Formats: sequence, structure tokens, C-alpha cells
Amino acid sequence: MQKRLLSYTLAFLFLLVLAETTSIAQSAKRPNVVLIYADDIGYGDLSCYGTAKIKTPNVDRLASQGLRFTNAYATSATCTPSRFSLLTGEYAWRQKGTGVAPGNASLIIRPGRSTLPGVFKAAGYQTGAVGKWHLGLGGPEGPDWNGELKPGPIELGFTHSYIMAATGDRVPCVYVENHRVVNLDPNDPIRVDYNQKIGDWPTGRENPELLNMKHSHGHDMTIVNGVGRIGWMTGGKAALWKDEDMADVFTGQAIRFIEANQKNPFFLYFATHDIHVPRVPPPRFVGKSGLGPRGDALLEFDWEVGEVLKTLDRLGLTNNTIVVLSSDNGPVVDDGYQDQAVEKLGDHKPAGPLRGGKYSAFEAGTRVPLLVRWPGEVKAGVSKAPISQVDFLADFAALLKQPYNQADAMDSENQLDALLGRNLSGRALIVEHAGTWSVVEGNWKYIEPSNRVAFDKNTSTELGNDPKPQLYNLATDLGEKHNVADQYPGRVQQLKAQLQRIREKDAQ
Ligand code: NG6
Ligand code: CA
Repeated sequence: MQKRLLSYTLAFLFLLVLAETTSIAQSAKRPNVVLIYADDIGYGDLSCYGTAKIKTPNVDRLASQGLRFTNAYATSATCTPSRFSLLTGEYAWRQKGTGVAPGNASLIIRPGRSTLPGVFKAAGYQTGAVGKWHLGLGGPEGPDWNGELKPGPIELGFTHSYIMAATGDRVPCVYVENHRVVNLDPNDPIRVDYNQKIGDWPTGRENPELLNMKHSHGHDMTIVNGVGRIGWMTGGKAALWKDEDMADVFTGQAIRFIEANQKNPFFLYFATHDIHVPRVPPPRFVGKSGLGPRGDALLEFDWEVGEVLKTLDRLGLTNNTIVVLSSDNGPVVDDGYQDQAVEKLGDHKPAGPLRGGKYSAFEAGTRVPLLVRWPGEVKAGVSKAPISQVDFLADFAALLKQPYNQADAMDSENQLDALLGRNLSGRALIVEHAGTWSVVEGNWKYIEPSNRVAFDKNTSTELGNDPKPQLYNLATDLGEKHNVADQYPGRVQQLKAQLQRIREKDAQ
């Protein structure tokens, strides 16, 4: 009898140990994460989202092997605030100075706060930022281009960074690796100004005959590589990037980061320059889309995605790597250069069935493509779950069982199950910001009254602003053509109150 009890006890203990080690093994499962964050790619720009006018086979491969979301959102209709929210878990509009940042802005994210890369780093990951930054560099005095550029990505939790400071159309046109401008000759210091001309380099305003690509609006300041930019710069000749090479350079850096960390768990934030202006792809993509440089830049983006996927395959990392692909805001055709994007657009609809585009309060401003692939864990398919990029911080913290400061990431909700396709409910409320606020709850979209201009002539964008409240039923009117606010005053009041409550959250 006693013997039997002993063997039962031993068997029980054995099971207990087994259970314990399995749970350790499970909790130690730390997939790599590659977040490919495109610039200005619209809801209708990828063939897996329905366009027949452009072919993006590599992105489509990702979509067919993973989950494709139809209700995923960036938090804002421009770059800087969307990236701020993605990396901090807080709506950018809660903090002043989070609009489109000039190229000489100070870092707008406070070091020490919880961040998306910081969550991965604390969990023992190597964390890389490659590509577009556009969140400022340096302390209150601004970036020291000729010295140490900090604080920046490294101080926010990235263990390695290879970035451009702002955008392709803003000076200075140089790469920054960790704290230094790449290839800077100390005898040729960089100087940058956003208020007045500095140095004697030609500008688009004074010497338009020197431009290879003319501007349509703005972009008439310092000419670099035959392209007029926003802002003035001089110096740093040896460090200047070549626009045609940018995709190769960033993709090469992304691959190098993956290779270097193939034995560590890693998080790679690969923020491509494509398809932002100026659209200057290398000769191998020129003319290949038939849609002009904007379409060619889409093909280039697809190539970048393919290179990353190939690298994961080659290193045997595909099954243990979550690949997320999304965009920072909606599409724009003419964003300031005469690059044939308008003339060659043809029937292609960058926003698909949505109204508006980049800068707009209508859906195309913030509803963006989102793909998530994790072989064996995420079932391939399509999800209608409402997702906001502001939740990525809480999602990945939950996946890694990593604590973070919830007061910092105050808008980030754990929606990991929705992101991995385990439920279809997702977020109850989506907040969109384009200067004007909107909120989406279920099928209803409310756009708050706004006296801002309704149409941007420069970019030909319907901005979605109206002095009257707007309410749309997205189930029957995805294109936001019929404002039904007058028919549903109760719904308007309720959504208005929801928005107010969210806005006042930090005041509580
Ligand atoms: C605008 C620029 C536009 C683009 C945008 C930022 C002009 C006239 N327009 O001010 O070209 O750079 O800022 O785009 O200068 S974003 O995707 O980085 O938010
Ligand atoms: Ca953008």
C-alpha cells in the first residue's frame, strides 16, 4: 500500500516537473519580430489588397502565409505622430510638438519612458532601427550633426540604429549610424537651417535649372543630387546619400542586422523610405510599373520585403520570426514633386475603396494595410478585427510577459489575441487624428466638427473637415459619402462623448 502511494507520489512529482519544464520552455519561446513599416503606402496600393494595377508578389506571399487585416489603423494621417504612437503606446496628440517634424528637430520622445524597443530590450532582445526615423535627434539644443547625435534611437531602447534623421525630402541628406553621421569628413562640417538659407549651395528657388526633378509645391530649398529639399544645408559632401541607392543601403543594413543576430532573439524596426517623396528608385525599377516613379517605388518596396523574407528563409529563421508589415499613413499622389505620379496614375486607386488620403480625416488617412505572419502560430486568412498600431507595445509586452510603465504607454491596450488572429473582436474604439479627431466604433465613424480647410489643393486631398459633425455607417458606406449625423443624433452624442472621455484621460 505504502509502496503504491510512493509510486503515485513519484509519478505526480514527475508530472509536476514535466509541467514546470514545459511551461518554462513555453515562456522561453521568444520569437524574433521584424516590423516592416512603410511610408505613405495606401490601403489600395498592394495587390493583396485588391489592386490589379500593380504587382507586389513578395508582399502577397507574406499575406497568403499570414493574416491580412482589413480594419487596421495608424494613429495619425502623417508620419511623425504615427511613429510616435507606434513606439510609445501613447497618442501623439497628447504631447505638444508631435506634428510633422523638421529635419533639425530635437528628439520628441522622452528617454526613460517605456517604448516598444525598450520592451524587447528588457526581455533580452537585440533591437535594431533601420530606415526612416523622423522623431528628432538630440536634446533641447537640437542635433549636433558634427558630434554625438544623442539622445536618439539608442537612448529609447534600440541597441543598434542606421537611419535617416527625418525624411528623404528634408535636409540633412545623410545617414546616421548609432550616434554619428556616416562618412562625415570633420573638415567639412554639416550645417543645417530651417529658417533661412545657410551656406552657398544652390537652391530650387534660385536655380531651378539645376533640378533633375522639379517641385510642384514646397521643396525649393537646398538642392541635393538634383532634388530640391525642405530646409537648407551645407557641408558634409562625403556623407551625402545617393537617392537611387537608399533602398539598397537600408535593405542591406536590415539584412546585416538579421544576420548578426541570427542566434539572438531580435526585434527589427525596418522603416522603409518607400514610397515617400522624392521617389527616385535605381534604374532596375525605373519604368517597370507603368505608373511612374510612385509605382516604381512600390515595386522597390516589394523587393525590400522579398529580401527580408529571403534572408529569414536562408538563415532558417522563418518559423520563429513574426513578420508584421504596415504603413504610417495613407497614400498621396502629388506630395510636392512633378514626378509623373499624377499623369501616370491611370485607373490605379491608391486608397482602394476609401475616401481621402494622407493628411485626411476620412478613412484613407489612417486605415492602412497590416499583415502578420508567424508560421505555425498565426493561421493564414483575413481578419476584420479593428487594430491600432498604438497597441503594439502592449501586445508584444504581453507576448514576452514583459512589464512596462502603463502610465507612459497609456493608450496601448493588449490586443495580442486579435493581432495573432485568436479573436476577431479587437479594439472597441479606434481613434484617428488628422488635425481633426475621428472615432470608429463598430460600423460607425464620427468625425468631429472642424473649421479647417476641407480640400488641400496642393495634394488634391479631401481632408474630411466640415464645420458640421459627420457620421458614417462604414458597413454600408465605406467610402464616407453619406453623412447621416442628422438621422442619428444619439449616436453622434455618444461617439462625441467617447472621444471626449479618451481625450481627457490624461487629465484624470
Ligand atoms: C509635408 C511635405 C510633404 C511631406 C510631408 C511629411 C511640403 C510642401 N510638403 O510638409 O512633401 O514631406 O510633409 O510626410 O513641404 S510624412 O509622411 O513624413 O509625414
Ligand atoms: Ca508617411
